[in-house]
Amino acid sequence: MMQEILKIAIQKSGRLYDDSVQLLRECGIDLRNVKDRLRTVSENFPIEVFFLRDDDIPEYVEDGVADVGIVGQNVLLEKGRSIREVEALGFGKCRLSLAVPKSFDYQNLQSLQGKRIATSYPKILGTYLKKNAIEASIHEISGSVEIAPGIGLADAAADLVSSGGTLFMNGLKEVEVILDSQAVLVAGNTIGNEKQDILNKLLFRIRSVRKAKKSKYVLMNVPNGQLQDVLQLLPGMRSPTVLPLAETGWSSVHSVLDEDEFWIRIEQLKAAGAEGILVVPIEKLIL
Ligand code: PRT
Ligand code: ZN
Repeated sequence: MMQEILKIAIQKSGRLYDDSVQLLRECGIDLRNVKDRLRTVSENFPIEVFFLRDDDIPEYVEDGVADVGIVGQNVLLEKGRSIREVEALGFGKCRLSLAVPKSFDYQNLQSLQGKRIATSYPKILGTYLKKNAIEASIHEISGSVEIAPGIGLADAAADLVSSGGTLFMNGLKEVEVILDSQAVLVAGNTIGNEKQDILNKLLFRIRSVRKAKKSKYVLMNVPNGQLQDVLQLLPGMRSPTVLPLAETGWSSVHSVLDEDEFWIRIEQLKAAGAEGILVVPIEKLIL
């Protein structure tokens, strides 16, 4: 029997391309010849990668041409109908925001009542306006939304923002966040058992890689008298590892720290008597 292969659609070029390819590689998936290709098959994992425009990915997954895909939540919500988010991937972060010219006397959403809003996200914007009982006319344009207010095409714009630099350069101010977005793995609603098995393996790897990125391995020397104070500060996987040092009265303590609380913990560890703290990146974390 022919082995099943999971078909994944990722962006051909653009903001999500590098991180998507890197994520697959960090999952141990061998991808050669990715430059200027439409598709490529991995040599060591049953996966075939399709390189597409991000806007087209939801449709390809819906139609079953691809089984899964990587797109921004903004694209999923705007274009995806019968597909679902399987896993948030932590990159491609941005927000879909409403922006108005700096001179616009914006009080709250009511200020947009009866106004014209330019956007490439008519569906998401429409839902948002409806939910907030704002009647405004939506002008769909496919690009350079941020120039629409300046040239008199609209009174406001709803566009993706990351640093805010583009809005600023176009004389706009961000007034409401409609959606916080990041890249996600999407899948069709029906996926065969064998493909689901491959997807589960891929998900397991993705989660291990992402967990590892959020964690650091730390080693430190602690005088035995202070060991209890130090151990109290450490979560570890089961419990921290404690090894005797050659020098009597001292121990070496190993543990895993979460990135979110990393610096606070390090400060507490130092204060509790830990010395020579060594921090090492973790490549994979299998729980
Ligand atoms: O060719 P293709 O259709 O595949 O690509 P594209 O041009 O449609 O998309 P691309 O590569 O620009 O973005 C792909 C995805 O990246 C988006 O769908 C979002 O999910 C995500 N993303 C993250 C962003 C941004 N950050 C972002 N800043 N997408 C677009 N922008 C734009 C923003 O609209 C603004 O015009 O970048 C500009 C700069 O933003 P500032 O605020 O940093 O100045
Ligand atoms: Zn696009």
